[in-house]
Amino acid sequence: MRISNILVTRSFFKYLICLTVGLAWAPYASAVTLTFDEVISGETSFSFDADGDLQPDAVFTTTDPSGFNTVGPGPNQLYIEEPGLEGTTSIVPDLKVDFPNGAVNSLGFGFAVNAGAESPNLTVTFQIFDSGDNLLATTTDLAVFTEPTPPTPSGFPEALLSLSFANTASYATLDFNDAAADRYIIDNFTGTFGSTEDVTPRDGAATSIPTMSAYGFGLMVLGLLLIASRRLRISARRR
Ligand SMILES: [Ca+2]
Ligand SMILES: [Ca+2]
Ligand SMILES: [Ca+2]
Repeated sequence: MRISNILVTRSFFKYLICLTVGLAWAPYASAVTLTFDEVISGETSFSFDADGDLQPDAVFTTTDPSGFNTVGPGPNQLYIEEPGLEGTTSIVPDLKVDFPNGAVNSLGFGFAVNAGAESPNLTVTFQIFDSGDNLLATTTDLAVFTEPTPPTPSGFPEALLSLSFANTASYATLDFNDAAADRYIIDNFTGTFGSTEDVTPRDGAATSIPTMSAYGFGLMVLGLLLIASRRLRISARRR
């Protein structure tokens, strides 16, 4: 059987139509995660690419002239898998993260602090802002000892933070309380802020709905052309 004949078989067209409809209306990825694998020791600002398209998705900045470190509490943690983003707790805020593509829905990350005992002061305040510096959401979360391998406690107190918000975020700040811990580390920073994602909220709601991609549109056109080609061949044979 020639390739041209294979292309016009009924099963091929059924498969093509299903593939076209599925891909054309598939939603963009719903979230990306930064794992902080880059070596950035000493840097005071760094653009991270979370979805591998070489376009920056989140720019982390500190005013600490010593910059960031990438290692901290070691492997015995639930929410930190070194390398992470490590720094001082002595600044207000300690860390700013800008989203060049905007961010929607929610943001989250794991964090640990350098403390040998639990304390109500082992907190981070996470605040999310829009491009007009309006506060969209805020939370203060407490780090405690976890049990990555029970009954042995984690090396340092830690927690997993998640914060939902409406509209489009432009940046966020992290301020760790320095009363009981001098250093922090964060890891697995997750949200809808990647350059390959659709980060446009609909009707002011923090939701992501399916949108036709350029790839999907191209497949749909190709499918329609092949269907038209097949019908022309069939009608030509009947004459
Ligand atoms: Ca990591
Ligand atoms: Ca990217
Ligand atoms: Ca601080």
